[in-house]
Amino acid sequence: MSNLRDNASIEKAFQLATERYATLGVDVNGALDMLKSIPVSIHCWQGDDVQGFEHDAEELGGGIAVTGNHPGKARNVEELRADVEKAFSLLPGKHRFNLHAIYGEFLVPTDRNEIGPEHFQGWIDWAQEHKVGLDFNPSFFSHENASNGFTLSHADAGIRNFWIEHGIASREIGKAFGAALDNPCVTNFWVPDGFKDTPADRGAPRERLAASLDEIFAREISPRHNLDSVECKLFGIGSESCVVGSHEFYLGYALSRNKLLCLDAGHFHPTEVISDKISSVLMYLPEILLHVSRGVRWDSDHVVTYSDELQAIAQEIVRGNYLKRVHLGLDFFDGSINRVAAWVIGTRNMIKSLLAAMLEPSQQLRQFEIEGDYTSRLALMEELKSMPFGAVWDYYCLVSGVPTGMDWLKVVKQYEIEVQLHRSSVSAQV
Ligand code: RNT
Ligand code: ZN
Repeated sequence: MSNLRDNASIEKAFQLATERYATLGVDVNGALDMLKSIPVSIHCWQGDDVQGFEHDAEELGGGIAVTGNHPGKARNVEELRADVEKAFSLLPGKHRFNLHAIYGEFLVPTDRNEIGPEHFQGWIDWAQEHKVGLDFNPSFFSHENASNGFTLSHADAGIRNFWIEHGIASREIGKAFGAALDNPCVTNFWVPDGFKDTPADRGAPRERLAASLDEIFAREISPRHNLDSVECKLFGIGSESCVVGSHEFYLGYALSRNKLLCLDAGHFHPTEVISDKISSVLMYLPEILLHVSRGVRWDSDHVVTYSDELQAIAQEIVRGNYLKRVHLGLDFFDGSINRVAAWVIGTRNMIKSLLAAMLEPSQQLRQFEIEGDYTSRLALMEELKSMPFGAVWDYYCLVSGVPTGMDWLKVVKQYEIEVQLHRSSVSAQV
């Protein structure tokens, strides 16, 4: 019996698929060349349920939550690096790694306002060794100064100042990443501040947030090293009635201060989709960041699946020719399944959806639309759904030197048995 997954049959299926796509005017090899150059920024926090490496790490706060206790989560920097290296080895293409401030290597207890590039030197060395770009995030949560739900918009100037110092320190770390790697770091500001119940004053906290951010961003940093981004949100756990950094707040802030806007797929009303927002905000902003995530009924940060919305996000970026203006980041955290598998599934889906979008005859679709031939537009869009996309994906994995089909899962299962299951659930600080 022939092995369907052997290299020759993958290549043969690819050849046939290339011919099929050519009949629609799609250049498959051109698409693969383009895909190779698109990095996805993989978030560190899927690896350990947003725990980080602070000495006196607090419970996860800020209105986000991780559920699940699948064994084997990374307990220290070595384990996290080993896990993400395993994930990288199962992903076609060259990608980035996205760190949060709580993931520094702190030899002595270091408060958030005291962090600096020295705490991330190990990550810089690691990124240089593995030739990956780094992105960064200040951490405005899981801290006693964030315990009442307010940080940069806090009514108390002392607390605000503490977090302003954290923001300033974070941009310096982003700058150090960008300079050391000769590759700009996107430093993304997500500030959880908000009200559980109806506020009496929505304006004042917003004024305080803007003023705090202005202080943080006062120092010019070259965009060759660091790009600031601000992330909006509709609601969180404990901030159901009003989030200070709302969409309108940050759209205006990003526009007036020349910042990137971060659109997180889980941060809007469940009937709203970020795929429809990309072309709108790019009318006015040069660049944006996406947090590709999956909300299930709410901002639940489920692992990204190959959903209609994921495909729509990729289509919008590719159809609009926005690949150079959209920084692609992932944002999900699931503790109920193997965490390396979660990274691999979510990231492979992101890459797959970009590939599918690159295999569209977009010129033809646009032509039908301009001519008002919506019948043909719909017919072709539906036809595309059963084109031999999987054969192209398998081939891309094969030539990228990563497992095809489900073979990556065997590698993760073996890693789980040989490495992850030997970790105890008790934290092992190094
Ligand atoms: C929270 C935001 C934010 C975080 C990470 C950990 O709702 O999406 O981006 O998920 O920064
Ligand atoms: Zn996010």
